[in-house]
Amino acid sequence: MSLFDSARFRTSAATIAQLPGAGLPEIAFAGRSNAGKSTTINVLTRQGRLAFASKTPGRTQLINFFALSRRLPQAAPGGARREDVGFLVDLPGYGYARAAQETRAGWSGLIGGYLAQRPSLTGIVIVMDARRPFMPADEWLIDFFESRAHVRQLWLINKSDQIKRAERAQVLAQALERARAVGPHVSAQLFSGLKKEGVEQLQTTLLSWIDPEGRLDCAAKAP
Ligand SMILES: Nc1nc2c(ncn2[C@@H]2O[C@H](COP(=O)(O)OP(=O)(O)OP(=O)(O)O)[C@@H](O)[C@H]2O)c(=O)[nH]1
Ligand SMILES: [Mg+2]
Repeated sequence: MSLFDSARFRTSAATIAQLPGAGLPEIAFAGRSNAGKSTTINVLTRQGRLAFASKTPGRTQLINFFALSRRLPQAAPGGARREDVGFLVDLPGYGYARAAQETRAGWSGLIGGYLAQRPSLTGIVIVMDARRPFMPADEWLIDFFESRAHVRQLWLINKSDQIKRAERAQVLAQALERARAVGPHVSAQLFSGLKKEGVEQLQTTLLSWIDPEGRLDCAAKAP
């Protein structure tokens, strides 16, 4: 049982004005449409259908918040047995070519607005397809956060099942070298939501973002 198993859908936002109040740490999943953001959240949380994943690019059109919670040692006044400790945030994909121009502009405003303004954004997972990582829109995001070192970055090279072993090693080595050059707030790893590879590494990284002192994971466990 990990903290991520506790994830529960909390709310959706279609506009910046609809975003819930900021507070607890948030980890956002960003990336091109169809890169596998929603699937990654489902695998991470071991809940097959928590986030909407689909073959149709552009499936996620809202910003979806999933609350992570821990079990309280004793019920709080009012009877609550759990308390929220952070959020996973599933973002709509960028670069979804089939969306109407107007809708696309709205999405980039929504995604861009969220990423630029959210004070509680602790880290972003940039989900990329291993067959075509570091596309221009990914580069834009990486550049955007380069000077914002308080926001951690994980470059998740997803769908690693789709490339050969030698290529995997090469793509990872290049990404790691680049990440090191950007700074200690950036890391990279291979991942396959389909084969469930790289899940533990992902959990470890994200837990260290939300809970650098290592207090929460045990607390999330059922007694
Ligand atoms: N082969 C392979 N396919 C994957 C993997 N992860 C996701 N997919 C597939 O990729 C497609 C898109 O997955 P989603 O998780 O919906 O992608 P998304 O990034 O959330 O897409 P949008 O919400 O449209 O931005 C689905 O058909 C998934 O089954 C993976 O690791 N390997
Ligand atoms: Mg999605």
